Amino acid sequence: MTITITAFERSPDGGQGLARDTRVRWALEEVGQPYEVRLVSFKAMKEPAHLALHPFGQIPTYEEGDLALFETGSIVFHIASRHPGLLPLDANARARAITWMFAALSTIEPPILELTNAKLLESDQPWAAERWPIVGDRVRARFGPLSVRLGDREWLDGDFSAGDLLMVSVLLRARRSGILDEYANLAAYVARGEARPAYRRAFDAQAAVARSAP
Ligand code: GTB
Repeated sequence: MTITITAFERSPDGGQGLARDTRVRWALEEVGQPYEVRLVSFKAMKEPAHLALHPFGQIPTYEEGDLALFETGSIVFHIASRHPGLLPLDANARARAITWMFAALSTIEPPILELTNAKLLESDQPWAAERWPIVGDRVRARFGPLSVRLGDREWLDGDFSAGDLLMVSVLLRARRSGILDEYANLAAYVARGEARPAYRRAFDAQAAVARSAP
């Protein structure tokens, strides 16, 4: 059955791979599933046809036969559940990998989003410069314990899993701030994720969209 995902017609990051379709592309590449991409404009995202797929008018979405999903975490979990390669077979190891998926999205990503918003959306506010160190420290408060837990492991818990896929994707969003590089093992972990052939294919595919954008 054909899998179709949606992505920005013109990503605001110009192809740096930070939009969330990259996470879904990466998961599909890891499990070797072919997929098609429907590019959507910001206008089309808020129109009824897309809102029927995504109630909040965002990307990515995922369609496969009569199944339509939104929310990147749910999409990656669906892919990892249906195809071998992203979740361990052992029930306890699988539960721990899923825990890391949640940790990436609900514990690590929120302060990174706060930092991104402070830098990108609030930089013209008179209080912006005072706020940056505060939100930066909130990111560090999560990166410190994550760095300790990762230690010198290659991946968070055994083999590479969907937990690592989401964690690396989330951490990537902090690189521009410089904070990721304060934690050498986290920076090396992200680099290992980026070096995976499946990530490279996903990255290149989304970058090609940016290059050919009208
Ligand atoms: N919780 C949802 C999920 O995980 O799928 C969040 C989806 C989401 O935020 N989608 C964004 C979107 O559609 C694109 S990924 N935004 C348009 C809108 O809301 O109208 C977030 C994103 C956007 C841009 C960059 N960038 O330019 O660097 C990075 C990430």
